[in-house]
Amino acid sequence: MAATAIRLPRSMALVAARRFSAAPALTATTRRCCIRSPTSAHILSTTTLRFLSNSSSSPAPPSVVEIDGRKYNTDKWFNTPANVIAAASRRLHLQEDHPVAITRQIIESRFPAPTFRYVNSLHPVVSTFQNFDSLGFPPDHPGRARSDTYYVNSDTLLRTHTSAHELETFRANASPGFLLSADVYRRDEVDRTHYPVFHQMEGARVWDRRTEADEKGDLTAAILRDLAKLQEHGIAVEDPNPPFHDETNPRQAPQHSPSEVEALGRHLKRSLELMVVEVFSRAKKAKALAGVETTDEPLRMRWVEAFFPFTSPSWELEVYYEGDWLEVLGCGITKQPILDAAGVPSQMAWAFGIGLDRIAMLLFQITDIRLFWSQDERFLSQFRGVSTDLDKLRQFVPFSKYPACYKDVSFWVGGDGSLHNNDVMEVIRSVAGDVVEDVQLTDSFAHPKTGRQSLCYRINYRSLERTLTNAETNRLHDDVNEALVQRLGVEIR
Ligand code: FA5
Ligand code: MG
Repeated sequence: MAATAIRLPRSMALVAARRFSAAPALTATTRRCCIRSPTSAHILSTTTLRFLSNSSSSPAPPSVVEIDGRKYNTDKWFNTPANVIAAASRRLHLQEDHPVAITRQIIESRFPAPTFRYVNSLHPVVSTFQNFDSLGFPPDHPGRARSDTYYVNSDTLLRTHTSAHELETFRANASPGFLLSADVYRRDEVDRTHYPVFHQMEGARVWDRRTEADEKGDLTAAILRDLAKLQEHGIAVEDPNPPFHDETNPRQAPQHSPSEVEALGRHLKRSLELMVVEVFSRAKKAKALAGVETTDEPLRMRWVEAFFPFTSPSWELEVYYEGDWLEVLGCGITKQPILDAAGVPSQMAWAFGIGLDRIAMLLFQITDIRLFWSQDERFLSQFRGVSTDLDKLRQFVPFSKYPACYKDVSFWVGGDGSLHNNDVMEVIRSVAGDVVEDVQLTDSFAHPKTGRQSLCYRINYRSLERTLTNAETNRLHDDVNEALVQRLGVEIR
Protein backbone atom coordinates (compact mmCIF):
# COMPACT_ATOMS: atom_id res chain seq x y z
CA MET A 1 0.00 0.00 0.00
CA ALA A 2 1.31 3.42 -0.91
CA ALA A 3 2.36 5.84 1.77
CA THR A 4 -0.39 8.22 2.72
CA ALA A 5 0.10 11.41 4.68
CA ILE A 6 -2.13 11.39 7.71
CA ARG A 7 -5.33 13.36 7.24
CA LEU A 8 -5.63 15.33 10.40
CA PRO A 9 -8.82 16.77 11.80
CA ARG A 10 -9.75 20.09 10.29
CA SER A 11 -10.26 22.78 12.88
CA MET A 12 -13.81 23.14 11.57
CA ALA A 13 -15.20 21.26 8.67
CA LEU A 14 -16.03 24.54 7.00
CA VAL A 15 -12.70 24.08 5.30
CA ALA A 16 -13.00 22.43 1.91
CA ALA A 17 -12.06 18.76 1.90
CA ARG A 18 -10.62 18.91 -1.64
CA ARG A 19 -10.76 15.12 -1.62
CA PHE A 20 -11.19 14.75 -5.33
CA SER A 21 -8.79 17.42 -6.21
CA ALA A 22 -6.58 16.59 -9.13
CA ALA A 23 -4.23 19.47 -8.44
CA PRO A 24 -0.67 18.25 -8.84
CA ALA A 25 0.38 19.80 -5.52
CA LEU A 26 -2.12 17.72 -3.60
CA THR A 27 -0.85 14.20 -4.01
CA ALA A 28 -1.01 11.63 -1.24
CA THR A 29 2.53 12.18 -0.19
CA THR A 30 2.59 15.96 -0.25
CA ARG A 31 -0.70 16.75 1.43
CA ARG A 32 -0.18 19.11 4.33
CA CYS A 33 -2.54 19.76 7.20
CA CYS A 34 -2.50 21.54 10.46
CA ILE A 35 -4.45 20.73 13.57
CA ARG A 36 -5.96 22.98 16.15
CA SER A 37 -6.12 22.10 19.79
CA PRO A 38 -9.72 22.26 20.99
CA THR A 39 -8.69 23.99 24.17
CA SER A 40 -6.91 26.86 22.49
CA ALA A 41 -6.57 28.38 19.09
CA HIS A 42 -2.99 27.17 19.00
CA ILE A 43 -2.02 25.60 15.71
CA LEU A 44 0.26 22.61 15.93
CA SER A 45 2.51 22.01 12.99
CA THR A 46 2.20 18.44 11.86
CA THR A 47 3.79 18.37 8.48
CA THR A 48 6.20 15.69 9.59
CA LEU A 49 3.48 13.30 10.70
CA ARG A 50 3.12 10.50 8.27
CA PHE A 51 1.67 7.05 8.49
CA LEU A 52 0.96 4.10 6.32
CA SER A 53 -2.48 2.60 6.39
CA ASN A 54 -2.77 -1.14 6.46
CA SER A 55 -5.29 -1.78 9.17
CA SER A 56 -8.90 -2.49 8.49
CA SER A 57 -9.93 -1.23 11.95
CA SER A 58 -12.66 -3.89 11.96
CA PRO A 59 -12.90 -7.17 13.82
CA ALA A 60 -12.43 -10.40 11.82
CA PRO A 61 -14.17 -9.78 8.49
CA PRO A 62 -17.11 -11.96 7.43
CA SER A 63 -16.62 -13.81 4.12
CA VAL A 64 -20.00 -12.65 2.81
CA VAL A 65 -21.78 -9.41 3.68
CA GLU A 66 -25.28 -8.26 2.90
CA ILE A 67 -25.59 -4.58 2.07
CA ASP A 68 -29.00 -3.08 1.43
CA GLY A 69 -30.44 -6.44 0.37
CA ARG A 70 -27.56 -7.67 -1.82
CA LYS A 71 -24.86 -10.17 -0.88
CA TYR A 72 -21.16 -9.69 -1.62
CA ASN A 73 -18.06 -11.81 -1.15
CA THR A 74 -15.40 -9.99 0.81
CA ASP A 75 -11.63 -10.24 0.56
CA LYS A 76 -8.73 -8.64 2.36
CA TRP A 77 -9.78 -5.22 1.09
CA PHE A 78 -12.97 -5.33 3.16
CA ASN A 79 -12.99 -2.52 5.71
CA THR A 80 -16.65 -1.57 6.16
CA PRO A 81 -17.89 -1.63 9.76
CA ALA A 82 -21.35 -2.83 10.81
CA ASN A 83 -22.62 0.65 11.71
CA VAL A 84 -21.91 1.85 8.17
CA ILE A 85 -23.53 -1.22 6.58
CA ALA A 86 -26.60 -0.63 8.74
CA ALA A 87 -26.86 2.94 7.49
CA ALA A 88 -26.88 1.75 3.87
CA SER A 89 -30.54 0.80 4.03
CA ARG A 90 -31.80 3.99 5.67
CA ARG A 91 -32.19 6.12 2.49
CA LEU A 92 -32.75 9.39 4.31
CA HIS A 93 -32.89 11.29 1.01
CA LEU A 94 -36.10 9.40 0.17
CA GLN A 95 -37.73 9.43 3.60
CA GLU A 96 -40.79 11.67 3.49
CA ASP A 97 -40.46 14.77 5.68
CA HIS A 98 -36.83 14.08 6.48
CA PRO A 99 -34.70 17.25 6.24
CA VAL A 100 -32.31 15.59 3.78
CA ALA A 101 -35.24 14.62 1.53
CA ILE A 102 -36.78 18.08 1.86
CA THR A 103 -33.47 19.62 0.80
CA ARG A 104 -33.40 17.31 -2.22
CA GLN A 105 -36.92 18.43 -3.14
CA ILE A 106 -36.01 22.12 -2.86
CA ILE A 107 -33.03 21.66 -5.16
CA GLU A 108 -35.10 19.62 -7.60
CA SER A 109 -37.60 22.48 -7.75
CA ARG A 110 -34.90 24.63 -9.40
CA PHE A 111 -34.16 22.00 -12.05
CA PRO A 112 -37.61 21.15 -13.39
CA ALA A 113 -38.74 18.16 -15.41
CA PRO A 114 -38.89 17.30 -18.26
CA THR A 115 -35.53 18.99 -19.00
CA PHE A 116 -34.22 17.30 -15.86
CA ARG A 117 -34.90 13.68 -15.01
CA TYR A 118 -34.63 12.58 -11.37
CA VAL A 119 -32.75 9.41 -10.42
CA ASN A 120 -32.97 8.70 -6.71
CA SER A 121 -32.73 5.02 -5.91
CA LEU A 122 -29.39 3.64 -7.02
CA HIS A 123 -27.82 0.93 -4.88
CA PRO A 124 -24.84 2.21 -2.82
CA VAL A 125 -22.41 -0.57 -3.81
CA VAL A 126 -20.51 0.22 -7.01
CA SER A 127 -17.36 -0.97 -8.74
CA THR A 128 -13.98 0.73 -8.57
CA PHE A 129 -14.51 1.30 -12.29
CA GLN A 130 -17.69 3.29 -11.67
CA ASN A 131 -16.36 5.28 -8.73
CA PHE A 132 -12.88 6.03 -10.09
CA ASP A 133 -11.76 4.68 -13.49
CA SER A 134 -14.81 5.81 -15.46
CA LEU A 135 -14.10 9.34 -14.26
CA GLY A 136 -10.41 9.35 -15.13
CA PHE A 137 -9.00 9.05 -11.59
CA PRO A 138 -5.32 8.08 -11.89
CA PRO A 139 -4.37 4.68 -10.38
CA ASP A 140 -2.49 6.33 -7.50
CA HIS A 141 -5.17 8.87 -6.57
CA PRO A 142 -5.40 9.21 -2.75
CA GLY A 143 -9.20 8.87 -2.88
CA ARG A 144 -8.72 5.18 -3.76
CA ALA A 145 -6.86 4.39 -0.53
CA ARG A 146 -8.46 2.06 1.99
CA SER A 147 -7.83 4.77 4.54
CA ASP A 148 -10.37 7.00 2.74
CA THR A 149 -12.86 4.59 1.17
CA TYR A 150 -15.07 1.75 2.38
CA TYR A 151 -14.29 -1.37 0.36
CA VAL A 152 -16.36 -4.54 0.14
CA ASN A 153 -13.64 -6.29 -1.83
CA SER A 154 -10.76 -5.22 -4.06
CA ASP A 155 -12.98 -4.03 -6.91
CA THR A 156 -16.22 -3.24 -5.08
CA LEU A 157 -16.90 -0.36 -2.72
CA LEU A 158 -19.50 1.92 -1.19
CA ARG A 159 -19.66 4.88 -3.56
CA THR A 160 -17.75 7.88 -2.27
CA HIS A 161 -19.65 10.33 -4.49
CA THR A 162 -22.65 10.44 -6.79
CA SER A 163 -20.32 11.05 -9.74
CA ALA A 164 -19.90 7.24 -9.72
CA HIS A 165 -23.15 7.13 -11.73
CA GLU A 166 -22.33 9.83 -14.27
CA LEU A 167 -21.16 7.54 -17.06
CA GLU A 168 -24.20 5.25 -16.94
CA THR A 169 -26.62 8.17 -16.68
CA PHE A 170 -25.04 9.98 -19.63
CA ARG A 171 -25.22 6.67 -21.51
CA ALA A 172 -28.95 6.31 -20.79
CA ASN A 173 -29.31 9.68 -22.55
CA ALA A 174 -32.95 9.91 -21.48
CA SER A 175 -33.20 13.71 -21.11
CA PRO A 176 -31.08 16.85 -21.61
CA GLY A 177 -30.41 16.95 -17.89
CA PHE A 178 -30.48 14.79 -14.79
CA LEU A 179 -30.44 15.14 -11.03
CA LEU A 180 -29.26 12.12 -9.12
CA SER A 181 -29.30 11.92 -5.34
CA ALA A 182 -27.89 9.16 -3.18
CA ASP A 183 -26.16 8.21 0.02
CA VAL A 184 -22.35 8.36 -0.18
CA TYR A 185 -19.68 6.92 2.12
CA ARG A 186 -16.30 8.18 3.23
CA ARG A 187 -13.88 7.27 5.96
CA ASP A 188 -13.28 10.58 7.62
CA GLU A 189 -12.85 12.37 10.90
CA VAL A 190 -15.50 12.56 13.61
CA ASP A 191 -17.04 15.92 14.39
CA ARG A 192 -20.34 17.76 14.16
CA THR A 193 -20.16 18.22 10.37
CA HIS A 194 -18.74 14.83 9.39
CA TYR A 195 -20.47 11.47 9.38
CA PRO A 196 -19.27 8.34 7.51
CA VAL A 197 -22.48 8.43 5.48
CA PHE A 198 -23.85 11.57 3.93
CA HIS A 199 -25.87 12.47 0.84
CA GLN A 200 -24.99 14.07 -2.43
CA MET A 201 -26.87 15.25 -5.43
CA GLU A 202 -25.29 15.14 -8.85
CA GLY A 203 -26.67 17.34 -11.59
CA ALA A 204 -25.81 17.55 -15.25
CA ARG A 205 -27.07 19.31 -18.37
CA VAL A 206 -26.09 18.43 -21.94
CA TRP A 207 -26.26 20.11 -25.33
CA ASP A 208 -26.04 18.04 -28.50
CA ARG A 209 -24.09 19.18 -31.56
CA ARG A 210 -26.14 17.00 -33.88
CA THR A 211 -29.36 18.85 -33.14
CA GLU A 212 -28.46 22.18 -31.53
CA ALA A 213 -25.22 23.45 -33.12
CA ASP A 214 -25.07 26.32 -35.62
CA GLU A 215 -23.93 25.82 -39.21
CA LYS A 216 -20.28 25.77 -38.06
CA GLY A 217 -21.03 23.01 -35.58
CA ASP A 218 -20.75 25.37 -32.59
CA LEU A 219 -23.07 25.25 -29.57
CA THR A 220 -22.50 28.78 -28.22
CA ALA A 221 -25.72 30.28 -29.57
CA ALA A 222 -27.84 27.38 -28.31
CA ILE A 223 -26.34 27.59 -24.82
CA LEU A 224 -26.80 31.37 -24.72
CA ARG A 225 -30.44 30.96 -25.74
CA ASP A 226 -30.96 28.65 -22.76
CA LEU A 227 -29.04 31.04 -20.51
CA ALA A 228 -31.45 33.82 -21.49
CA LYS A 229 -34.32 31.67 -20.24
CA LEU A 230 -32.85 31.54 -16.72
CA GLN A 231 -33.95 34.20 -14.26
CA GLU A 232 -31.64 36.95 -13.03
CA HIS A 233 -31.08 36.90 -9.26
CA GLY A 234 -29.65 40.39 -8.85
CA ILE A 235 -27.07 39.33 -6.28
CA ALA A 236 -23.43 40.28 -6.77
CA VAL A 237 -21.31 37.13 -6.81
CA GLU A 238 -17.53 37.28 -6.43
CA ASP A 239 -16.02 35.62 -9.46
CA PRO A 240 -12.47 36.65 -10.26
CA ASN A 241 -11.96 33.62 -12.52
CA PRO A 242 -11.48 33.85 -16.27
CA PRO A 243 -13.75 31.51 -18.31
CA PHE A 244 -10.90 28.98 -18.11
CA HIS A 245 -7.31 28.90 -16.88
CA ASP A 246 -4.89 27.95 -19.64
CA GLU A 247 -2.36 26.34 -17.32
CA THR A 248 -4.31 24.84 -14.46
CA ASN A 249 -7.86 24.42 -15.71
CA PRO A 250 -7.82 24.51 -19.48
CA ARG A 251 -10.62 24.42 -21.97
CA GLN A 252 -10.85 21.03 -23.66
CA ALA A 253 -9.38 21.92 -27.04
CA PRO A 254 -10.03 21.27 -29.82
CA GLN A 255 -13.53 19.93 -29.03
CA HIS A 256 -14.71 22.95 -27.06
CA SER A 257 -14.44 26.44 -28.58
CA PRO A 258 -13.56 29.34 -26.23
CA SER A 259 -17.01 30.85 -26.66
CA GLU A 260 -18.71 27.52 -25.90
CA VAL A 261 -16.72 27.17 -22.69
CA GLU A 262 -17.57 30.71 -21.67
CA ALA A 263 -21.29 30.23 -22.41
CA LEU A 264 -21.46 26.85 -20.68
CA GLY A 265 -19.65 28.23 -17.62
CA ARG A 266 -22.14 31.10 -17.40
CA HIS A 267 -25.12 28.75 -17.73
CA LEU A 268 -23.69 26.44 -15.07
CA LYS A 269 -22.88 29.22 -12.63
CA ARG A 270 -26.22 31.00 -13.01
CA SER A 271 -28.14 27.73 -12.57
CA LEU A 272 -26.30 26.94 -9.36
CA GLU A 273 -26.48 30.47 -7.98
CA LEU A 274 -30.26 30.40 -8.51
CA MET A 275 -30.42 27.14 -6.61
CA VAL A 276 -28.47 28.59 -3.66
CA VAL A 277 -30.65 31.71 -3.70
CA GLU A 278 -33.72 29.47 -3.52
CA VAL A 279 -32.31 27.53 -0.57
CA PHE A 280 -31.39 30.66 1.33
CA SER A 281 -34.64 32.46 0.72
CA ARG A 282 -36.45 29.35 1.96
CA ALA A 283 -34.19 29.34 5.01
CA LYS A 284 -35.13 32.93 5.71
CA LYS A 285 -38.85 32.17 5.45
CA ALA A 286 -38.39 29.11 7.68
CA LYS A 287 -36.79 31.35 10.30
CA ALA A 288 -39.63 33.84 10.15
CA LEU A 289 -42.17 31.04 10.46
CA ALA A 290 -40.43 29.78 13.60
CA GLY A 291 -40.47 33.31 14.99
CA VAL A 292 -36.68 33.53 14.96
CA GLU A 293 -35.32 37.01 14.40
CA THR A 294 -33.61 37.32 11.03
CA THR A 295 -30.73 39.62 10.30
CA ASP A 296 -30.82 41.31 6.97
CA GLU A 297 -27.38 40.09 6.04
CA PRO A 298 -27.25 39.75 2.29
CA LEU A 299 -26.37 36.36 0.84
CA ARG A 300 -22.72 36.29 -0.26
CA MET A 301 -21.39 33.77 -2.77
CA ARG A 302 -18.05 33.35 -4.48
CA TRP A 303 -16.58 31.09 -7.15
CA VAL A 304 -13.16 29.55 -6.60
CA GLU A 305 -11.06 27.51 -8.99
CA ALA A 306 -11.16 23.78 -8.21
CA PHE A 307 -9.77 20.53 -9.63
CA PHE A 308 -11.56 17.31 -10.42
CA PRO A 309 -10.29 14.51 -12.67
CA PHE A 310 -13.62 14.51 -14.55
CA THR A 311 -14.19 18.20 -15.34
CA SER A 312 -12.19 21.01 -16.91
CA PRO A 313 -12.46 23.83 -16.17
CA SER A 314 -13.76 23.23 -12.62
CA TRP A 315 -14.98 25.47 -9.81
CA GLU A 316 -16.40 25.36 -6.32
CA LEU A 317 -19.15 27.60 -5.03
CA GLU A 318 -18.73 28.96 -1.53
CA VAL A 319 -21.31 30.72 0.61
CA TYR A 320 -20.47 33.11 3.43
CA TYR A 321 -21.99 31.63 6.54
CA GLU A 322 -21.49 32.73 10.13
CA GLY A 323 -18.15 34.34 9.54
CA ASP A 324 -16.63 31.71 7.27
CA TRP A 325 -16.66 30.71 3.61
CA LEU A 326 -18.41 27.34 3.34
CA GLU A 327 -17.88 25.15 0.28
CA VAL A 328 -21.25 23.92 -0.88
CA LEU A 329 -20.58 22.29 -4.23
CA GLY A 330 -18.04 21.33 -6.87
CA CYS A 331 -18.71 21.59 -10.59
CA GLY A 332 -17.26 21.98 -14.05
CA ILE A 333 -17.39 21.12 -17.71
CA THR A 334 -17.50 17.37 -18.17
CA LYS A 335 -14.39 15.78 -19.65
CA GLN A 336 -15.16 14.77 -23.20
CA PRO A 337 -13.76 11.20 -22.87
CA ILE A 338 -16.59 10.46 -20.39
CA LEU A 339 -19.23 11.48 -22.93
CA ASP A 340 -17.35 9.57 -25.65
CA ALA A 341 -17.30 6.44 -23.47
CA ALA A 342 -21.01 6.94 -22.77
CA GLY A 343 -21.68 6.74 -26.51
CA VAL A 344 -22.71 10.41 -26.82
CA PRO A 345 -19.60 12.06 -28.28
CA SER A 346 -21.69 14.78 -29.95
CA GLN A 347 -22.73 16.13 -26.55
CA MET A 348 -21.15 18.78 -24.34
CA ALA A 349 -22.12 18.94 -20.66
CA TRP A 350 -21.76 20.66 -17.34
CA ALA A 351 -22.01 18.75 -14.07
CA PHE A 352 -22.07 19.52 -10.37
CA GLY A 353 -22.07 17.66 -7.04
CA ILE A 354 -23.53 19.11 -3.87
CA GLY A 355 -23.66 17.85 -0.28
CA LEU A 356 -27.29 17.63 0.82
CA ASP A 357 -26.60 17.23 4.55
CA ARG A 358 -24.47 20.33 4.63
CA ILE A 359 -27.16 22.35 2.85
CA ALA A 360 -29.84 20.91 5.15
CA MET A 361 -27.78 22.00 8.16
CA LEU A 362 -27.79 25.57 6.86
CA LEU A 363 -31.40 25.48 5.83
CA PHE A 364 -32.76 24.26 9.14
CA GLN A 365 -29.99 25.53 11.44
CA ILE A 366 -29.11 21.99 12.48
CA THR A 367 -25.73 22.15 14.15
CA ASP A 368 -24.92 18.45 14.46
CA ILE A 369 -24.90 16.08 11.47
CA ARG A 370 -25.71 13.08 13.73
CA LEU A 371 -29.22 14.45 14.17
CA PHE A 372 -30.15 13.34 10.65
CA TRP A 373 -29.83 9.74 11.81
CA SER A 374 -31.91 10.25 14.93
CA GLN A 375 -35.25 8.48 15.20
CA ASP A 376 -36.24 10.74 18.09
CA GLU A 377 -39.76 12.10 17.64
CA ARG A 378 -38.62 15.44 19.04
CA PHE A 379 -36.48 15.72 15.91
CA LEU A 380 -38.65 14.09 13.25
CA SER A 381 -41.93 15.73 14.29
CA GLN A 382 -40.59 19.18 13.48
CA PHE A 383 -40.61 18.45 9.73
CA ARG A 384 -43.98 16.73 9.36
CA GLY A 385 -45.96 17.79 6.33
CA VAL A 386 -43.11 19.69 4.67
CA SER A 387 -42.44 17.16 1.87
CA THR A 388 -45.94 17.75 0.51
CA ASP A 389 -45.90 21.51 1.16
CA LEU A 390 -42.47 23.12 1.10
CA ASP A 391 -43.98 26.40 2.32
CA LYS A 392 -44.50 24.76 5.71
CA LEU A 393 -40.76 24.63 6.17
CA ARG A 394 -39.76 26.05 9.52
CA GLN A 395 -36.44 26.31 11.23
CA PHE A 396 -35.47 23.50 13.57
CA VAL A 397 -35.76 24.27 17.28
CA PRO A 398 -33.12 22.32 19.27
CA PHE A 399 -34.90 20.27 21.90
CA SER A 400 -32.06 20.23 24.36
CA LYS A 401 -28.32 20.28 24.64
CA TYR A 402 -27.09 17.58 26.96
CA PRO A 403 -23.77 17.92 28.79
CA ALA A 404 -20.52 16.99 27.06
CA CYS A 405 -17.84 14.85 28.60
CA TYR A 406 -14.28 15.04 27.29
CA LYS A 407 -11.90 12.12 27.68
CA ASP A 408 -8.34 11.88 26.42
CA VAL A 409 -6.55 8.82 25.16
CA SER A 410 -2.77 8.80 24.60
CA PHE A 411 -0.93 5.95 23.00
CA TRP A 412 2.22 4.80 21.27
CA VAL A 413 1.69 3.75 17.68
CA GLY A 414 2.47 0.05 17.57
CA GLY A 415 4.08 -2.43 15.18
CA ASP A 416 5.73 -0.92 12.13
CA GLY A 417 4.50 2.56 13.03
CA SER A 418 1.71 2.43 10.47
CA LEU A 419 -1.55 4.04 11.41
CA HIS A 420 -4.00 6.36 9.69
CA ASN A 421 -6.01 9.06 11.38
CA ASN A 422 -9.20 7.72 9.80
CA ASP A 423 -8.57 4.28 11.33
CA VAL A 424 -8.50 5.84 14.79
CA MET A 425 -11.66 7.81 14.03
CA GLU A 426 -13.46 4.73 12.86
CA VAL A 427 -12.59 2.55 15.82
CA ILE A 428 -13.93 5.26 18.10
CA ARG A 429 -17.13 5.74 16.08
CA SER A 430 -17.76 2.02 15.68
CA VAL A 431 -17.41 1.36 19.42
CA ALA A 432 -19.12 4.42 20.87
CA GLY A 433 -21.55 5.07 18.01
CA ASP A 434 -23.48 8.30 17.73
CA VAL A 435 -22.67 9.23 21.30
CA VAL A 436 -19.34 10.60 20.05
CA GLU A 437 -19.72 14.21 19.02
CA ASP A 438 -16.18 15.05 18.13
CA VAL A 439 -12.66 13.59 18.06
CA GLN A 440 -9.57 15.77 17.82
CA LEU A 441 -5.91 14.90 17.60
CA THR A 442 -4.53 17.20 20.29
CA ASP A 443 -0.91 16.18 20.50
CA SER A 444 1.69 14.16 18.67
CA PHE A 445 5.40 13.70 19.03
CA ALA A 446 8.15 11.24 18.23
CA HIS A 447 10.19 9.77 21.08
CA PRO A 448 13.62 11.43 20.80
CA LYS A 449 15.51 8.13 21.16
CA THR A 450 13.27 5.37 19.82
CA GLY A 451 11.51 7.49 17.22
CA ARG A 452 8.22 5.93 18.30
CA GLN A 453 5.20 8.07 17.60
CA SER A 454 2.92 9.14 20.44
CA LEU A 455 -0.56 10.48 19.75
CA CYS A 456 -3.17 11.99 22.00
CA TYR A 457 -6.82 12.21 20.98
CA ARG A 458 -9.55 14.07 22.83
CA ILE A 459 -12.95 12.43 22.53
CA ASN A 460 -16.06 14.44 23.27
CA TYR A 461 -18.93 12.20 24.37
CA ARG A 462 -22.36 13.80 24.19
CA SER A 463 -25.65 12.15 23.40
CA LEU A 464 -28.15 14.12 21.34
CA GLU A 465 -31.01 12.46 23.14
CA ARG A 466 -30.19 12.20 26.84
CA THR A 467 -27.66 12.87 29.59
CA LEU A 468 -24.95 10.21 29.76
CA THR A 469 -24.01 9.03 33.23
CA ASN A 470 -20.39 9.18 34.30
CA ALA A 471 -20.24 5.43 34.70
CA GLU A 472 -21.61 4.95 31.20
CA THR A 473 -19.08 7.33 29.64
CA ASN A 474 -16.22 5.69 31.54
CA ARG A 475 -17.32 2.29 30.31
CA LEU A 476 -17.52 3.50 26.73
CA HIS A 477 -14.12 5.10 26.96
CA ASP A 478 -12.63 1.88 28.37
CA ASP A 479 -14.17 -0.02 25.46
CA VAL A 480 -12.70 2.48 23.02
CA ASN A 481 -9.26 2.12 24.58
CA GLU A 482 -9.47 -1.64 24.41
CA ALA A 483 -10.59 -1.59 20.78
CA LEU A 484 -7.73 0.73 19.86
CA VAL A 485 -5.31 -1.78 21.39
CA GLN A 486 -7.01 -4.83 19.84
CA ARG A 487 -7.65 -3.51 16.37
CA LEU A 488 -4.83 -1.05 15.80
CA GLY A 489 -2.12 -2.55 17.98
CA VAL A 490 -1.42 0.67 19.84
CA GLU A 491 0.01 0.79 23.35
CA ILE A 492 -1.95 3.00 25.73
CA ARG A 493 0.32 5.39 27.66
C1 FA5 B 1 -17.16 15.58 -5.18
O1 FA5 B 1 -17.63 14.69 -4.50
C2 FA5 B 1 -17.35 15.64 -6.69
N1 FA5 B 1 -17.91 14.38 -7.12
C3 FA5 B 1 -18.27 16.83 -7.04
C4 FA5 B 1 -18.39 17.10 -8.51
C5 FA5 B 1 -19.43 16.55 -9.27
C6 FA5 B 1 -17.47 17.92 -9.15
C7 FA5 B 1 -19.54 16.81 -10.63
C8 FA5 B 1 -17.56 18.18 -10.51
C9 FA5 B 1 -18.61 17.62 -11.23
P1 FA5 B 1 -16.33 16.91 -3.11
O2 FA5 B 1 -15.58 15.85 -2.46
O3 FA5 B 1 -15.78 18.30 -2.98
O4 FA5 B 1 -16.51 16.67 -4.65
O5 FA5 B 1 -17.81 16.93 -2.53
C10 FA5 B 1 -18.84 17.68 -3.11
C11 FA5 B 1 -19.70 18.30 -2.03
O6 FA5 B 1 -20.13 17.30 -1.11
C12 FA5 B 1 -18.95 19.31 -1.17
O7 FA5 B 1 -18.93 20.56 -1.79
C13 FA5 B 1 -19.77 19.29 0.09
O8 FA5 B 1 -20.97 20.06 -0.06
C14 FA5 B 1 -20.18 17.85 0.19
N2 FA5 B 1 -19.29 17.11 1.08
C15 FA5 B 1 -18.04 16.64 0.81
N3 FA5 B 1 -17.54 16.00 1.88
C16 FA5 B 1 -18.49 16.05 2.85
C17 FA5 B 1 -18.59 15.56 4.18
N4 FA5 B 1 -17.60 14.85 4.73
N5 FA5 B 1 -19.71 15.80 4.88
C18 FA5 B 1 -20.71 16.50 4.33
N6 FA5 B 1 -20.70 16.99 3.07
C19 FA5 B 1 -19.60 16.78 2.34
MG1 MG C 1 -14.78 19.74 -2.40
